[in-house]
Amino acid sequence: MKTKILTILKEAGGFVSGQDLCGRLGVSRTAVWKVMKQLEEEGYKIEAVRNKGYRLIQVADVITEAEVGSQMNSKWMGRNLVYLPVTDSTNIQAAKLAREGAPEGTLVVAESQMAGKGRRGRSWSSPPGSSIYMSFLLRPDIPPYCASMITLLAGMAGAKAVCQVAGLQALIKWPNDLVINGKKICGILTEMSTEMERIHYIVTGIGINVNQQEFPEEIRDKSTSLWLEGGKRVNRSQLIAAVMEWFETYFEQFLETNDLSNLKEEYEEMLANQNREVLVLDPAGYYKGICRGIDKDGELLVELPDGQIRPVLAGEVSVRGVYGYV
Ligand code: BT5
Repeated sequence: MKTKILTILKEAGGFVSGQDLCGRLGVSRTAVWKVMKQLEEEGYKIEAVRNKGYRLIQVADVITEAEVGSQMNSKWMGRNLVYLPVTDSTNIQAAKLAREGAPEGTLVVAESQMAGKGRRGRSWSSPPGSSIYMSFLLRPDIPPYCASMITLLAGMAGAKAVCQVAGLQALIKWPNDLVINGKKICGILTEMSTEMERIHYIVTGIGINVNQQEFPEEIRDKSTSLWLEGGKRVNRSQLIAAVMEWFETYFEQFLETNDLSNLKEEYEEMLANQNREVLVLDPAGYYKGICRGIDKDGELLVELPDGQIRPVLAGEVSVRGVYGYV
């Protein structure tokens, strides 16, 4: 009911009478009043005027189920939303929900994480109150080797959402980072549970530095936030909803072919490494080349000094700019 009330107040933009709210929700005036009180406690500013009703004056900077839900325009992604004030890792929680039978598109968001995960045992700095930690659940009928492409789709969705909501141009550092001015604002982690040729579920987690102003010493020189780059606060719940909408669009396009042939060109326009010299940190030996986009399976194409094009598989290697992080 809280989500519905918030949606109605936001859509109205002005006063909505108590009677109107009761009628549309099929609840009593007292029930409506109680929700208004709860919203005020969460930080919303709501004006209540006799004979006029309620008017939303200021939205709270929260990412609760009701707030994110009232912004969500996707068809199915993020429609089942679980909000956790604090958790170990949203990826861990989304995987748990997957094992319990949660529907595809389920989204877990948290205000902070105690054990935020990066790839290969690395950690993700997850302080409370300013950033986004979100993980969503998919159950696609695709071969396991296709799962790494989901990370690329999430990168595209993140970049689009950042542009739409914050007006900033984020580029993708293949395969799983978003960068602005050469610094990381977002990391993506895709994990899955499989059995031979079948995927049980995929969980993709996205961490976005939104209104964060300070970073731990060890990542300070290569991380940034939307606030630091754009100079203003960004609404987190609007950004979460936008990521879900864009991801849904890209994921549906991906499912038409089970590869990135529909999206390759658009992806390359967002690729920070495109046509730049990269250093491929292959465990079998480092080498340099020029990044020439991706193939339909999401492998990075690296042109070697002898002109030969070598596809690089995500998950096995890291790619760095020759003169810096990107
Ligand atoms: C990633 O790993 O970039 C994937 C991060 C995924 C985080 C999300 S948050 C929601 C969901 N729940 C989780 O538990 N995880 C996902 P990787 O490419 O391995 O990069 C990790 C490295 O990025 C660390 O070793 C640090 O150097 C750096 N790092 C850590 N926290 C950062 C932050 N907040 N901003 C920028 N860089 C960070």
